[in-house]
This record gives sequence, C-alpha cells and structure tokens, in this order.
Amino acid sequence: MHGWSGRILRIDLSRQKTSITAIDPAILKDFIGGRGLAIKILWDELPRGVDPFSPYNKLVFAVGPLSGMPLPSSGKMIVASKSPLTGGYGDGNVGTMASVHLRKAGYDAIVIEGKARKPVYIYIEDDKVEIRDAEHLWGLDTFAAEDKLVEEHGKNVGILLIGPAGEHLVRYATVISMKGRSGGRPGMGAVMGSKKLKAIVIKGTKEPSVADPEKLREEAKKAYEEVLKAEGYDFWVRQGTMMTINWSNENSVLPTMNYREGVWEYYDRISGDLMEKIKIKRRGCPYCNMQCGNVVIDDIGEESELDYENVAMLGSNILLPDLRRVAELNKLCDKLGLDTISMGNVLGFLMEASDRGLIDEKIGWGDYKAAKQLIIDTAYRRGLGYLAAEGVRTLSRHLGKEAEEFAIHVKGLEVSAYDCHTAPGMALAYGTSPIGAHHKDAWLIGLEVKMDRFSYDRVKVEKLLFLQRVRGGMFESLTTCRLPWVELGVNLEHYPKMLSYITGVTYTLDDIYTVGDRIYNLIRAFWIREYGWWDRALDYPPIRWFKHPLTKGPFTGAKLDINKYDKMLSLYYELRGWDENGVPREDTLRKLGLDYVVPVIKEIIG
Ligand code: PTT
Ligand code: SF4
Repeated sequence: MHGWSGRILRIDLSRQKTSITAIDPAILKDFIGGRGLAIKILWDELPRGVDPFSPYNKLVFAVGPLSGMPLPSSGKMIVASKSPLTGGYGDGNVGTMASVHLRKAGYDAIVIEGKARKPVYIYIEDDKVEIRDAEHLWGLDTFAAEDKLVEEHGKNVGILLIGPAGEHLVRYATVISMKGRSGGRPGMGAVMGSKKLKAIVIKGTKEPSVADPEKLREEAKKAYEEVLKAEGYDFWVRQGTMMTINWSNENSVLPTMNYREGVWEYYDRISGDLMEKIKIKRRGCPYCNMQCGNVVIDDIGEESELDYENVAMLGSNILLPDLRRVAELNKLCDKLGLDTISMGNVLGFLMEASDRGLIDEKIGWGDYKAAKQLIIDTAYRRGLGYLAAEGVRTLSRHLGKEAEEFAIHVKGLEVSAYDCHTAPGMALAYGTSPIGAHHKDAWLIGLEVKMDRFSYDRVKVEKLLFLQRVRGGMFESLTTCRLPWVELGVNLEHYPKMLSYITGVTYTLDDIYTVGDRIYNLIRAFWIREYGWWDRALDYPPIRWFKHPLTKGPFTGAKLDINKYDKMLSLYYELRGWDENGVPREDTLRKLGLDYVVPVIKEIIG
C-alpha cells in the first residue's frame, strides 16, 4: 500500500500493553485519514455513553497521507477523543514535528486507552514502543517538560505533551507541541491527563511509501511556488493571523467585553501593526514556507508566539489594552496547556458575572493581575478556578438564568474570536460546527461581510456547506494546513492530485467532498449516540446575539433574528439530508456507506 502505512499503534495504559493492528484499506480510502480516521475509530470502538475521563475513552492521534510529507504546510496532526467539555466529538489540529515522525515510524494513528496507575510517557522509535515512568515530568509546565525530554532523547524527535491544566483535568486543556503549538480545544489535553499520560515522544526513521514520487515532487514544487508568488505573501509573513485584529474591528466583529460589542476603541493597542513593531522572529510548523508564528517579547521578558484568536480573546474580549501583557497571558496558557480561546471566554464571562454581582469575587474588566491569577488557579483548579475549569456552559448553569444569557458557547465549546451580532452566516457556522463553536470548519464571515451581511439567504448556507467540505472535510482528513489556500489562494486542485500521487488511488475534489460528507454525518451520529437525544436548539448560537443588541459602532442596535436563523438552519439540514431536528436521514446515511449507523440512530430517535 502507498500513502498509508495501514497500521494503528495501540497502547493500553491499564494493562501496560502495546500492539499494532492493521486497518482495512477500504476504511482508509473512504475516510482518508486524520479526522476521518479518528471519528471512524471512535465510532467503532467507544462504548456508548462512555465518560470522557473513564479509562474506556480513547485518545486518537491521527495523520493523513499528506501529513508530514515535503509538501506545503503539511506538518499537521489530529488529536481527537470524546470531549469532556462538550460530551460529543472533539478534535484539534496541531502543527508539530510529531506528525513527520509518526509518518516515518510507519503508523496512520496512535490509539491510547486505559489509564496508567502512575504518570507515564510513551517513547516510540519505529516499531519499538515503551511506556516509561514520568514522575520527573509530572507537574512541570509544557516548556520545562519539553526541555527535559529533549535532554533525554535529543532534538531529532517529535514531542506531544500536556501541562498542569491537562493533569488537573481542566475541560479545555489542550495538547501542546514545539513550545507554542496547541491542538484539541475541546479538552483533548484533559483526556490525556485522565490517562496519566504526560507526553508522547516519537522518532521515525523510515520513508513513507509514495506511489508516484516524481509527479508528487512536481506538484509540491508548483504549490510551494504559488505560495511565494501570492499577492498577499509579504504581508502574511509580516503579520500572519494578527492582521485580523484591524479587519475584525473595521467590520464590527472583534469580540469585545465578553462578546457584548464588535468594536473596541483600543483595538490598535493589540493590533498586527503594533505586533510588527515588537516582533523579534517568526516560527512555524514543519515543511511550511509561509510561517506565521509571530514571536514577541512579553511583559516579563519572555518570548511569546501570537495569533489572532489568542490576542482577541485575551485582549479585546477582556478589555486588556496592552499587547505585551496579552502576550504574557498567552504564553502562560501555552505553558499550562490551556486553550486560549476558552480561557479568554471564561475570563470575559467571570468579569461580566462580577460586574453584575453574580459572584462574590471582584474581577474587573481588563484587570491583568486578576486575569493572570485566575488562569493559574484554573490550571490547578484552585478556588474560583475549580469552577472556571469546567467551562462557561457549566459555570453559567451554576450561576442561573441571567448568566446563561451571556455564556458564549455552542454545545459547551466556547466560541472563537468573531462576534456574530451582525453575521448570521457565521453564527450558523458556529452552530453547525462538528466540535461545538469553532471557526476552523467554516470561516464564512470573510465572505459574509462583503455581501449583504444581515441577510439569511440560501447563498450563505450553500457557501457554508462548501467551506465545511473543504476545510472541515478535506484539510482535516488529508491532514495538512489549510492556510496556503485560505490566505494565499493556492489552487485547491493541487490537493486531490497530491493525494492521488501519494496513495495511487485516484481522487477528484468531488470525491474528497463526499468523504467530507461521510465524516460530517458520522460525527453528527456520534453526538446523537453519546447524548442519547437530539434537538435543533443544540445548533443555535449563543443567546446573547439574539437578545442583547450592540450598543457601539456602526451597527448599533443590531442583533440576530431567531425566526430567520431557524429558517436558515432548516435549509442547512435539508441540504445536508438531515431531518428538521438535525438528525441524518436513513437514505443520506446509506448513500454515504454508513449503513451501520442506521440502527443506532433509529433506536435513539425512533
Ligand atoms: C485552534 C485554535 C486557534 S486557531 C488558535 S489561534 W488560529 C488558538 N491557538 C492557541 C495557542 O496558540 N495556544 C494555546 N494555549 N491555545 C490556543 N488555542 C487556539 O486554538 C494553528 C494555526 C492556526 S492559528 C489556525 S487559525 C489554523 N488552524 C488550522 C486548522 O484548524 N486546521 C488546519 N487543517 N489547518 C490549520 N492551520 C492553522 O493553524 P485547534 P497550531 Mg491549532 C499557540 O488547534 O484545537 O484546532 O484550535 O494548531 O499548530 O497551533 O496552528 O488564529
Ligand atoms: Fe503552521 Fe502557519 Fe505554516 Fe499553517 S501557515 S503550517 S499554521 S506556520
């Protein structure tokens, strides 16, 4: 077989056993890899209704045929599991040398189950797999632990690890790599922590088999060149995702004061332009020639790598107008292994709760010292941090009805950094994202602000489906970075070609979109199976955008309309082949080869 190794490395931490199993080639063809392979494994293997922190939950690290190959921006990997934050399917995409090494070690995925009695880490060197003692690493932050592992194993390895937040089961703890790459927003780091697994170190020395290396090289060369020649290349390497701060403020979608507003008078104190002035270097993922990690020196003199989401959530959303301080909070999250988007949401939520007198603690807007302390307390689950570690859905239920109106999440996952009072299409993208509110599957807002942004038209719903197919289906299963296409317009046609040259199986873009639909339907079925019920209200965006109109900026008074949203949601369901409650119809499942899902759905929904 070319392109795939056809092997899963299985590690049972309860029994301290490792094994390698073969994957049916038909599964690989139908699901490609990454997110596709992950959901197939979780659907097939998890006991229904499993507690995410139980030893029976499984944690999957999966690559795809394009991951870690010498192709544009390919150094990515999926980490997936049943989420302790949402109770549904959770995954994240992390840029890491571990993707290169996993390919070279000859595995398509690592599946971890069970729970170690004492802290451990896993060392993988091709077929040699060892579960090793990690007492000396437990308790260390991700930077210090990575340093120790590099001391022990040298630099030529890929390392994935958790920080104190993962160890303390913070429900939005992530998996960190390469001192600043983070993946798995819906608590994948907490699942790792529940298994007492501190780190995975991978060293691969074999070359993945490629069906047509010559054609692949040519195609990759063309794509790399397109990146360099792209009109936006120079600005991209100067600012990367940080250019979005100005854009979001101009378009009134910058999350401000816990998504109360979409504009902020101090946006220029956290902007990409300001970042450029204090930037000291660039970093990025393997095989990338448009590296977008912008490194600055933070308020306490340490290096911190900035991205738009981090800065908006820890800046405008909590009203902190100081980029170096924002950078410090961001770095703290990386060290502790906390998702910056959820953490910024939780901070904004608690600042508002404090403002309204719903909690005893005083946490003022923009209070950097209080924010810093709360981040630390959350990672260690101390004081108010104990509840903060549960996420805004649980926090709001704890505080009552008033608080639920300003809890900014979908299905329990905190919303990423785009306010949607004036963007119904993006609200639908959040509502229907397969992991809870996240922008990665469909950044519809970029197109939306260029059209009639207040409309709830069919064209937006169709565009949403297209984006979900490309971003959520294709890039997450290949698995490779989507930014060459999104940001620099690299031709999408390169991707089916590269996939075909690597695997020897001919794929067109349409074939890959069908794979995307298969993945989406299986993920939706997984949510329904794990919840044991389903209702369309689960696909609604946060209540605030319907109830609290903007009070500032060019769109003062704007809010979403629930009836119009409902119509748009119904159309989305129709185009997906789902019923009025968002449940996949039998014929849709059968058409996609998901016959085995039908009886499970019938049993739950009737
Ligand atoms: C992603 C989410 C994002 S999306 C950001 S910034 W972004 C935040 N980054 C965090 C961070 O950093 N540290 C931290 N402690 N928490 C963080 N939480 C947030 O996590 C990331 C890039 C970016 S930067 C984006 S948009 C693109 N995302 C891709 C994706 O999802 N799929 C894909 N095929 N390609 C992508 N390319 C881009 O990758 P999650 P990374 Mg990320 C420090 O993980 O769970 O998917 O959430 O992986 O290697 O850091 O690259 O403005
Ligand atoms: Fe990583 Fe940025 Fe390159 Fe994508 S564009 S691979 S996120 S460095």
